[in-house]
Parts: sequence; structure tokens; C-alpha cells
Amino acid sequence: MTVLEELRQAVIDGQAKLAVAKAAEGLEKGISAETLLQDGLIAAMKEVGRLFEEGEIFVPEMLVAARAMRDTVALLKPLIVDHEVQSSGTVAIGTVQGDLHDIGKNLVAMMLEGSGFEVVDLGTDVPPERFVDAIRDGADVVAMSALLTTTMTSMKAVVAAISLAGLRDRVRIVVGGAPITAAYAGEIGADGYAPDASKAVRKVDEVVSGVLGDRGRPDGAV
Ligand code: B1M
Repeated sequence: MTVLEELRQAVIDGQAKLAVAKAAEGLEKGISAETLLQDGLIAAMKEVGRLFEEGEIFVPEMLVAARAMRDTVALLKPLIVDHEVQSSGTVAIGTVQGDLHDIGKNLVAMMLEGSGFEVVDLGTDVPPERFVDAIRDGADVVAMSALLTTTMTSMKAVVAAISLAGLRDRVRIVVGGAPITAAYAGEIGADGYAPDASKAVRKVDEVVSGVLGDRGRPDGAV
């Protein structure tokens, strides 16, 4: 097996220490942190999702795999931030109400931080009013993540709560997560959608600097 295959297997098996060791070995062998993240960790979580869907593993196995991924991301974190994008502003990020998935959200937060944004991490299962409070506390961008088809509808509730509070003109809203699409972002009145963490940084950068900042014109929905 290659180091990448061993890394993937360690994450799938929920062996955190082994996963960290394999990532370190990969780095030593000259594999980039981005490759270890994409082709190792994220690929492993996709496989975990497949195994869960097919009834071969259950929630506890998903949980230990998630922990193995988190520990390994901590090792790679200093190496995978995008230093190219120069930007500024405060982003309040959270996984929407009812949803406990935080790995993707954490990756987005990490890359935003590495790109010069101030990040306020609201955590998981975040109710609409906490996003509203974060804007009152000075957030320029609200970034929402959802992994479940049953919770993605909470994004609409957040946009509505922001409008109801009279704050819609003060903030840009960017959304993402496995079930989210650009069309859905447009439907709920968000300013942008990104399919992955590095594109989320670019999207936040764009909406903050006004490149795509017109209200109601998320990319793909124009
Ligand atoms: Co859950 N889970 N889970 N889970 N889980 C999924 C999402 C699922 C697809 C698995 C499956 O059936 N194949 C399925 C959802 C089905 C659906 O809704 N259609 C599912 C289910 C059903 C559930 C439960 C309901 C299971 C149960 O209890 N019966 C339950 C729900 C709990 C809850 O939230 N209320 C549950 C629980 C869990 C665990 C807690 C065990 C664990 C999460 C641990 C944690 O996050 N701390 C877990 C895991 C690990 C998964 C899978 C296997 C992996 C998710 C992950 O971390 N992926 C997942 C299967 C899958 O995704 N294939 C699955 C890696 C991560 C890097 O990717 O989060 O997609 P992702 O983030 C990506 C992009 O989406 C994007 O950037 C990242 C990549 O760079 N992105 C953004 C994310 N947020 C963004 C925001 C942006 C922009 C981009 O802008 C703001």
C-alpha cells in the first residue's frame, strides 16, 4: 500500500495515531499537505459515508473516523492555509441548527483564518438568532455549513432572521456543505456558494470586496 492508501485506511478505521503518523510520513516523503488532505483525509471520509450508507458501518465508526481526521488536520493545518489571498473582514461561521457535522466547517474556518480573515466560530447546531447576534457584534460575512438534507433548510431561516432584524444590507451570506448547490444559494437569497474550503475563501473574498457583491446574485444563479 502507498502512504496515501495507508492514511485513508487509518482514517476509515478510526485509528487517529496511525493516521497522524501516516500523514507525517507522507510529508517526509514529499507529498503535499493539500494532497494528503484531498486524496487522503477527504477521500477517506467519502468512503466512510459510502460504508455508512450501505450499512457496513454505523454512527460510532463514523465518529472515530471523524476524530482521526480532526487530529490529522491539526498536523496539516499550518501547511494548508492559502497565503495567496490578501483580504480582511470578520466572518461568523457555523453549522446550522440541528446539524452536528463540523469537519467541513472547521476546514473552511481554518482556511479563512489563514487568509487574513477574523473568524468567529459559532460551532455546530447554531440557531438563527446566534448568526443575527454575530452580525450585531460586527461580522461582515455570515458563513453557513450544512451536511444534512434535513438541516439545509435552516439556512433559509437564518437569511429570513437576518432580514427580519433589518441587518440584510450590512452582511454578505455565503453557504456550503455537501447537499448545497449554487441554485439553492440563489433560492434562499444568499450572496454566494462554494463547493469546498479553498473556493469558500475565494468566494468570501469576492463578496467582501464587492466583485460579486450585488444582493441576490449568487454565482451560478445569475
Ligand atoms: Co453524518 N451523515 N450523520 N456524521 N456523516 C453524512 C453527511 C451522510 C451523507 C452519510 C451517508 O448517509 N452517506 C448522511 C446525510 C444524508 C443526507 O442528509 N442526505 C449523514 C447522516 C444521515 C447522519 C446522521 C443522521 C446519522 C444518524 O444518526 N443516523 C447523524 C446526524 C447528526 C446531526 O448532525 N444531527 C450523523 C452523524 C455523524 C457523526 C456525528 C457520526 C459524524 C460527524 C462528526 C463531525 O463532523 N464532528 C458524521 C460523519 C463523519 C459523516 C460523513 C461520513 C463525513 C462528513 C465529513 O466530515 N466529510 C458524511 C458522509 C459524506 O460526507 N460523504 C455523513 C468530510 C468534510 C471535509 O466534508 O463536511 O462535506 P464536508 O465539507 C466539504 C464541503 O461540503 C465544503 O467544504 C468541505 C471540503 O473542503 N463545505 C463548505 C462544507 N461546509 C461549507 C461551507 C461553505 C463552503 C463550503 O461556506 C460557508
